[in-house]
Amino acid sequence: MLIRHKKPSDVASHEITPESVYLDRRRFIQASGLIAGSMILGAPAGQAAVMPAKGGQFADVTKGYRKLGENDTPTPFESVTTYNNYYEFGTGKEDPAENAGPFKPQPWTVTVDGLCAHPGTVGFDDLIKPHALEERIYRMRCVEAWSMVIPWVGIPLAEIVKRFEPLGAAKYIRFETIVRPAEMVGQRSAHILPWPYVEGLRLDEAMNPLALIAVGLYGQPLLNQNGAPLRLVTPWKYGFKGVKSIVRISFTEVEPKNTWREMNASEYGFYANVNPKVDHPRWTQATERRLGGGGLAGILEPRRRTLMFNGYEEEVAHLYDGMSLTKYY
Ligand SMILES: Nc1nc2c(c(=O)[nH]1)N[C@H]1C(S)=C(S)[C@@H](COP(=O)(O)O)O[C@H]1N2
Ligand SMILES: [Mo]
Repeated sequence: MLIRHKKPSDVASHEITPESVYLDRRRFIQASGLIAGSMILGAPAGQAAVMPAKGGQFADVTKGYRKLGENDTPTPFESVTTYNNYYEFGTGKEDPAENAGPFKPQPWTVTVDGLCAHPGTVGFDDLIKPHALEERIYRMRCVEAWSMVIPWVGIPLAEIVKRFEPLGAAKYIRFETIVRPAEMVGQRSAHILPWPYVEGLRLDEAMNPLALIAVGLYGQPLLNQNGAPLRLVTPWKYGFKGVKSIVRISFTEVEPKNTWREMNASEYGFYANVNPKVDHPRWTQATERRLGGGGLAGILEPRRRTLMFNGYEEEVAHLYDGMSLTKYY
Protein backbone atom coordinates (compact mmCIF):
# COMPACT_ATOMS: atom_id res chain seq x y z
CA MET A 1 0.00 0.00 0.00
CA LEU A 2 1.37 3.36 -0.96
CA ILE A 3 -1.07 5.38 1.08
CA ARG A 4 -1.21 5.18 4.82
CA HIS A 5 -4.33 6.22 6.61
CA LYS A 6 -3.76 8.07 9.80
CA LYS A 7 -5.80 10.38 11.89
CA PRO A 8 -4.16 13.80 12.21
CA SER A 9 -3.35 13.03 15.84
CA ASP A 10 -1.48 9.87 14.79
CA VAL A 11 0.93 11.73 12.59
CA ALA A 12 4.12 12.72 14.31
CA SER A 13 5.08 16.20 13.26
CA HIS A 14 8.55 15.09 12.18
CA GLU A 15 6.92 12.92 9.52
CA ILE A 16 5.32 15.83 7.74
CA THR A 17 7.28 18.88 8.69
CA PRO A 18 10.62 19.63 7.15
CA GLU A 19 13.21 21.43 9.13
CA SER A 20 12.45 24.75 7.47
CA VAL A 21 9.05 24.82 9.16
CA TYR A 22 10.63 24.52 12.56
CA LEU A 23 12.94 27.36 11.66
CA ASP A 24 9.94 29.38 10.48
CA ARG A 25 8.11 28.61 13.72
CA ARG A 26 11.01 29.96 15.68
CA ARG A 27 10.88 33.11 13.58
CA PHE A 28 7.16 33.28 14.28
CA ILE A 29 7.70 33.32 17.99
CA GLN A 30 9.99 36.26 17.48
CA ALA A 31 7.59 37.96 15.09
CA SER A 32 4.47 37.54 17.20
CA GLY A 33 5.37 40.54 19.30
CA LEU A 34 5.20 42.58 16.12
CA ILE A 35 1.88 41.01 15.18
CA ALA A 36 0.31 42.05 18.48
CA GLY A 37 1.55 45.58 17.92
CA SER A 38 0.19 45.90 14.39
CA MET A 39 -3.25 44.62 15.36
CA ILE A 40 -3.89 47.74 17.36
CA LEU A 41 -3.70 49.74 14.15
CA GLY A 42 -5.38 47.26 11.84
CA ALA A 43 -8.44 45.94 13.64
CA PRO A 44 -10.97 46.98 16.25
CA ALA A 45 -9.92 46.37 19.86
CA GLY A 46 -10.18 42.75 20.88
CA GLN A 47 -10.41 41.53 17.29
CA ALA A 48 -7.33 40.06 15.67
CA ALA A 49 -6.70 40.86 12.03
CA VAL A 50 -6.31 37.70 9.95
CA MET A 51 -3.06 38.69 8.32
CA PRO A 52 0.09 38.70 10.42
CA ALA A 53 2.65 41.42 9.96
CA LYS A 54 4.97 41.01 6.98
CA GLY A 55 7.15 37.92 7.40
CA GLY A 56 5.08 36.72 10.38
CA GLN A 57 3.13 33.50 10.76
CA PHE A 58 -0.59 32.98 11.29
CA ALA A 59 -1.31 32.87 14.99
CA ASP A 60 -3.81 30.00 15.25
CA VAL A 61 -3.63 27.22 12.73
CA THR A 62 -5.06 23.81 13.58
CA LYS A 63 -3.89 20.65 11.84
CA GLY A 64 -6.52 19.61 9.32
CA TYR A 65 -6.95 16.64 7.01
CA ARG A 66 -3.79 15.04 5.70
CA LYS A 67 -3.01 11.79 3.96
CA LEU A 68 0.45 11.41 2.55
CA GLY A 69 2.19 8.52 0.85
CA GLU A 70 5.51 7.01 1.94
CA ASN A 71 7.51 9.29 -0.32
CA ASP A 72 5.55 12.48 0.01
CA THR A 73 7.91 14.99 1.56
CA PRO A 74 6.78 18.59 1.57
CA THR A 75 8.42 20.48 -1.26
CA PRO A 76 10.79 23.11 0.15
CA PHE A 77 9.44 26.64 0.56
CA GLU A 78 12.06 27.86 -1.88
CA SER A 79 10.72 25.68 -4.73
CA VAL A 80 7.05 26.32 -3.91
CA THR A 81 7.65 30.07 -4.16
CA THR A 82 10.01 30.24 -7.14
CA TYR A 83 8.65 27.60 -9.54
CA ASN A 84 5.17 28.85 -10.36
CA ASN A 85 2.46 29.10 -12.96
CA TYR A 86 0.80 32.50 -12.79
CA TYR A 87 0.52 33.84 -16.32
CA GLU A 88 -0.63 37.25 -15.14
CA PHE A 89 3.04 37.70 -14.17
CA GLY A 90 4.55 35.98 -17.23
CA THR A 91 4.65 32.49 -18.68
CA GLY A 92 8.05 31.33 -17.41
CA LYS A 93 8.26 29.34 -14.19
CA GLU A 94 10.44 31.99 -12.58
CA ASP A 95 8.52 34.99 -13.90
CA PRO A 96 5.90 35.14 -11.11
CA ALA A 97 8.51 35.28 -8.33
CA GLU A 98 10.43 37.87 -10.32
CA ASN A 99 7.55 40.09 -11.42
CA ALA A 100 4.95 39.86 -8.64
CA GLY A 101 6.75 42.16 -6.20
CA PRO A 102 4.77 45.34 -6.98
CA PHE A 103 1.40 43.55 -6.68
CA LYS A 104 -0.61 44.73 -3.66
CA PRO A 105 -2.76 42.03 -2.03
CA GLN A 106 -3.99 44.45 0.62
CA PRO A 107 -6.54 45.97 0.95
CA TRP A 108 -8.67 43.32 -0.76
CA THR A 109 -12.36 42.71 -1.32
CA VAL A 110 -14.24 39.76 -2.79
CA THR A 111 -17.59 40.21 -4.54
CA VAL A 112 -20.03 37.33 -4.13
CA ASP A 113 -22.93 37.36 -6.57
CA GLY A 114 -25.29 35.24 -8.64
CA LEU A 115 -27.73 32.69 -7.26
CA CYS A 116 -27.31 33.06 -3.51
CA ALA A 117 -29.25 34.52 -0.60
CA HIS A 118 -26.54 36.96 0.57
CA PRO A 119 -24.73 38.57 -2.35
CA GLY A 120 -22.39 41.44 -1.60
CA THR A 121 -18.82 42.65 -1.40
CA VAL A 122 -16.77 41.67 1.65
CA GLY A 123 -13.34 42.66 2.82
CA PHE A 124 -10.69 39.97 3.12
CA ASP A 125 -10.75 39.91 6.93
CA ASP A 126 -14.54 39.73 7.11
CA LEU A 127 -14.50 36.84 4.66
CA ILE A 128 -11.85 34.81 6.48
CA LYS A 129 -12.10 35.74 10.14
CA PRO A 130 -15.27 33.79 11.07
CA HIS A 131 -13.49 30.54 10.17
CA ALA A 132 -10.73 28.54 11.84
CA LEU A 133 -7.53 28.34 9.82
CA GLU A 134 -6.32 24.82 9.09
CA GLU A 135 -3.04 23.46 7.83
CA ARG A 136 -3.65 20.99 5.01
CA ILE A 137 -0.73 19.19 3.42
CA TYR A 138 -1.75 18.25 -0.12
CA ARG A 139 -0.10 16.90 -3.20
CA MET A 140 -0.44 19.29 -6.14
CA ARG A 141 -0.26 17.83 -9.64
CA CYS A 142 0.10 20.25 -12.55
CA VAL A 143 -1.35 19.17 -15.91
CA GLU A 144 2.20 19.65 -17.24
CA ALA A 145 3.20 16.48 -15.30
CA TRP A 146 5.16 17.96 -12.42
CA SER A 147 4.03 17.89 -8.82
CA MET A 148 4.73 19.23 -5.36
CA VAL A 149 3.60 18.62 -1.78
CA ILE A 150 2.44 21.86 -0.19
CA PRO A 151 1.45 22.64 3.41
CA TRP A 152 -1.37 25.11 2.80
CA VAL A 153 -3.11 27.26 5.38
CA GLY A 154 -6.76 27.89 4.63
CA ILE A 155 -10.42 27.30 5.28
CA PRO A 156 -12.79 24.77 3.75
CA LEU A 157 -14.51 26.20 0.69
CA ALA A 158 -17.71 24.50 1.92
CA GLU A 159 -17.86 26.86 4.90
CA ILE A 160 -17.78 29.91 2.65
CA VAL A 161 -20.36 28.45 0.29
CA LYS A 162 -22.72 27.78 3.19
CA ARG A 163 -22.40 31.33 4.50
CA PHE A 164 -23.67 32.83 1.25
CA GLU A 165 -26.48 30.23 0.94
CA PRO A 166 -26.66 29.25 -2.72
CA LEU A 167 -30.23 29.02 -4.02
CA GLY A 168 -31.69 25.74 -5.26
CA ALA A 169 -31.07 26.70 -8.88
CA ALA A 170 -27.32 27.18 -8.29
CA LYS A 171 -25.41 24.22 -9.69
CA TYR A 172 -21.90 25.67 -10.12
CA ILE A 173 -19.50 28.10 -8.53
CA ARG A 174 -17.33 30.40 -10.62
CA PHE A 175 -14.15 32.19 -9.52
CA GLU A 176 -12.43 35.15 -11.09
CA THR A 177 -8.86 36.41 -10.64
CA ILE A 178 -8.25 40.14 -10.29
CA VAL A 179 -7.48 42.23 -13.39
CA ARG A 180 -4.82 44.81 -12.60
CA PRO A 181 -2.54 45.27 -15.62
CA ALA A 182 -0.61 48.11 -13.95
CA GLU A 183 0.73 45.56 -11.44
CA MET A 184 0.49 42.38 -13.54
CA VAL A 185 2.83 42.52 -16.48
CA GLY A 186 1.29 39.52 -18.26
CA GLN A 187 -2.11 41.19 -18.35
CA ARG A 188 -0.71 43.97 -20.51
CA SER A 189 -0.79 41.44 -23.34
CA ALA A 190 -4.15 40.06 -24.39
CA HIS A 191 -2.39 37.29 -26.30
CA ILE A 192 -1.26 35.27 -23.29
CA LEU A 193 -4.70 34.38 -21.96
CA PRO A 194 -8.09 36.10 -22.08
CA TRP A 195 -8.32 37.98 -18.77
CA PRO A 196 -9.63 37.58 -16.17
CA TYR A 197 -8.52 34.01 -15.42
CA VAL A 198 -11.70 32.08 -14.62
CA GLU A 199 -12.24 28.71 -13.00
CA GLY A 200 -15.25 26.83 -11.70
CA LEU A 201 -16.50 23.78 -9.87
CA ARG A 202 -19.76 21.92 -9.68
CA LEU A 203 -21.36 22.93 -6.39
CA ASP A 204 -21.08 19.42 -4.92
CA GLU A 205 -17.35 19.44 -5.75
CA ALA A 206 -17.05 22.79 -3.98
CA MET A 207 -18.73 21.28 -0.92
CA ASN A 208 -16.29 18.36 -0.78
CA PRO A 209 -14.24 18.63 2.40
CA LEU A 210 -10.95 18.58 0.46
CA ALA A 211 -11.69 21.83 -1.41
CA LEU A 212 -9.80 24.63 0.27
CA ILE A 213 -9.57 28.39 0.06
CA ALA A 214 -5.90 28.92 0.86
CA VAL A 215 -4.58 32.13 2.40
CA GLY A 216 -1.11 30.86 3.24
CA LEU A 217 1.51 28.16 2.98
CA TYR A 218 4.21 27.01 5.38
CA GLY A 219 2.32 28.91 8.08
CA GLN A 220 2.68 32.33 6.52
CA PRO A 221 0.52 34.42 4.20
CA LEU A 222 0.65 33.50 0.52
CA LEU A 223 3.33 35.28 -1.42
CA ASN A 224 2.03 37.12 -4.47
CA GLN A 225 3.35 34.45 -6.85
CA ASN A 226 1.25 31.77 -5.10
CA GLY A 227 -1.98 33.76 -5.43
CA ALA A 228 -2.12 36.23 -2.54
CA PRO A 229 -4.24 36.95 -0.70
CA LEU A 230 -6.55 33.98 -1.40
CA ARG A 231 -6.76 31.20 -3.97
CA LEU A 232 -8.51 27.91 -4.59
CA VAL A 233 -6.91 24.49 -3.92
CA THR A 234 -8.56 21.30 -5.22
CA PRO A 235 -5.90 18.61 -4.79
CA TRP A 236 -7.67 15.88 -6.80
CA LYS A 237 -7.71 18.09 -9.91
CA TYR A 238 -4.95 19.42 -12.12
CA GLY A 239 -3.29 22.53 -10.74
CA PHE A 240 -4.88 24.94 -13.23
CA LYS A 241 -8.18 24.62 -11.35
CA GLY A 242 -6.49 26.40 -8.42
CA VAL A 243 -7.40 29.96 -9.45
CA LYS A 244 -5.30 32.62 -7.74
CA SER A 245 -5.96 36.08 -6.26
CA ILE A 246 -9.74 35.67 -6.29
CA VAL A 247 -11.89 38.83 -6.44
CA ARG A 248 -15.23 37.40 -7.50
CA ILE A 249 -17.21 34.29 -6.57
CA SER A 250 -20.46 33.64 -8.43
CA PHE A 251 -23.14 30.98 -8.04
CA THR A 252 -24.45 29.95 -11.45
CA GLU A 253 -26.90 27.60 -13.05
CA VAL A 254 -24.69 26.90 -16.06
CA GLU A 255 -21.20 25.41 -16.18
CA PRO A 256 -18.68 28.26 -16.08
CA LYS A 257 -16.31 28.67 -19.03
CA ASN A 258 -12.95 28.10 -17.43
CA THR A 259 -9.99 29.83 -19.03
CA TRP A 260 -7.90 26.86 -20.13
CA ARG A 261 -10.87 25.10 -21.65
CA GLU A 262 -11.76 28.27 -23.50
CA MET A 263 -8.18 28.53 -24.77
CA ASN A 264 -7.96 24.95 -25.96
CA ALA A 265 -10.93 22.65 -25.45
CA SER A 266 -9.21 19.73 -27.15
CA GLU A 267 -6.52 19.68 -24.43
CA TYR A 268 -8.22 20.99 -21.27
CA GLY A 269 -11.61 20.31 -19.79
CA PHE A 270 -13.89 21.61 -17.10
CA TYR A 271 -13.49 18.73 -14.63
CA ALA A 272 -9.73 18.28 -15.06
CA ASN A 273 -9.56 15.43 -12.56
CA VAL A 274 -6.08 13.95 -12.24
CA ASN A 275 -6.20 10.72 -14.25
CA PRO A 276 -3.10 8.67 -15.09
CA LYS A 277 -5.09 6.66 -17.67
CA VAL A 278 -5.93 9.61 -19.88
CA ASP A 279 -2.92 11.15 -21.55
CA HIS A 280 -2.69 14.76 -22.55
CA PRO A 281 -2.67 14.89 -26.37
CA ARG A 282 1.00 15.94 -26.23
CA TRP A 283 2.41 13.99 -23.26
CA THR A 284 1.75 11.13 -20.87
CA GLN A 285 -0.12 11.65 -17.64
CA ALA A 286 0.84 8.21 -16.30
CA THR A 287 3.89 9.57 -14.47
CA GLU A 288 5.09 12.83 -13.01
CA ARG A 289 8.19 14.69 -11.92
CA ARG A 290 8.16 15.59 -8.24
CA LEU A 291 9.80 18.79 -7.10
CA GLY A 292 11.31 17.63 -3.88
CA GLY A 293 14.20 19.97 -3.44
CA GLY A 294 16.68 17.64 -5.13
CA GLY A 295 17.62 20.42 -7.54
CA LEU A 296 16.97 21.01 -11.24
CA ALA A 297 13.21 20.89 -10.64
CA GLY A 298 13.26 17.12 -10.12
CA ILE A 299 14.48 16.20 -13.59
CA LEU A 300 17.30 14.04 -12.23
CA GLU A 301 15.03 11.92 -10.06
CA PRO A 302 13.06 8.93 -11.37
CA ARG A 303 9.54 9.87 -12.42
CA ARG A 304 6.84 8.57 -10.14
CA ARG A 305 3.46 7.11 -10.98
CA THR A 306 0.55 9.50 -11.03
CA LEU A 307 -2.32 8.34 -8.83
CA MET A 308 -6.00 8.33 -9.81
CA PHE A 309 -7.54 11.57 -8.52
CA ASN A 310 -4.00 12.38 -7.36
CA GLY A 311 -4.41 9.82 -4.56
CA TYR A 312 -7.70 11.21 -3.24
CA GLU A 313 -9.94 8.63 -4.91
CA GLU A 314 -11.56 7.53 -1.66
CA GLU A 315 -12.63 11.09 -0.89
CA VAL A 316 -13.89 12.20 -4.30
CA ALA A 317 -14.59 9.29 -6.68
CA HIS A 318 -18.25 9.22 -5.64
CA LEU A 319 -18.70 12.69 -7.14
CA TYR A 320 -18.25 11.18 -10.59
CA ASP A 321 -20.38 8.05 -10.35
CA GLY A 322 -21.84 7.30 -13.75
CA MET A 323 -19.50 9.66 -15.59
CA SER A 324 -16.97 8.34 -18.05
CA LEU A 325 -13.43 8.79 -16.77
CA THR A 326 -11.77 7.72 -19.99
CA LYS A 327 -11.64 11.05 -21.74
CA TYR A 328 -10.63 14.59 -20.93
CA TYR A 329 -13.51 16.60 -19.66
N1 LIG B 1 -4.96 33.42 -12.04
C1 LIG B 1 -4.22 32.34 -12.28
N2 LIG B 1 -4.36 31.26 -11.50
C2 LIG B 1 -3.60 30.15 -11.73
C3 LIG B 1 -2.70 30.10 -12.82
C4 LIG B 1 -2.57 31.27 -13.64
O1 LIG B 1 -1.80 31.33 -14.61
N3 LIG B 1 -3.34 32.36 -13.33
N4 LIG B 1 -1.96 28.93 -13.06
C5 LIG B 1 -2.53 27.69 -12.55
C6 LIG B 1 -1.66 26.54 -12.68
S1 LIG B 1 -1.45 25.89 -14.23
C7 LIG B 1 -1.08 25.92 -11.60
S2 LIG B 1 -0.19 24.48 -11.75
C8 LIG B 1 -1.20 26.52 -10.26
C9 LIG B 1 0.20 26.73 -9.68
O2 LIG B 1 0.11 27.17 -8.35
P1 LIG B 1 1.46 27.53 -7.58
O3 LIG B 1 2.26 28.43 -8.49
O4 LIG B 1 1.04 28.20 -6.32
O5 LIG B 1 2.19 26.24 -7.34
O6 LIG B 1 -1.87 27.77 -10.25
C10 LIG B 1 -3.00 27.82 -11.10
N5 LIG B 1 -3.72 29.06 -10.90
MO1 LIG C 1 -0.65 23.74 -13.95
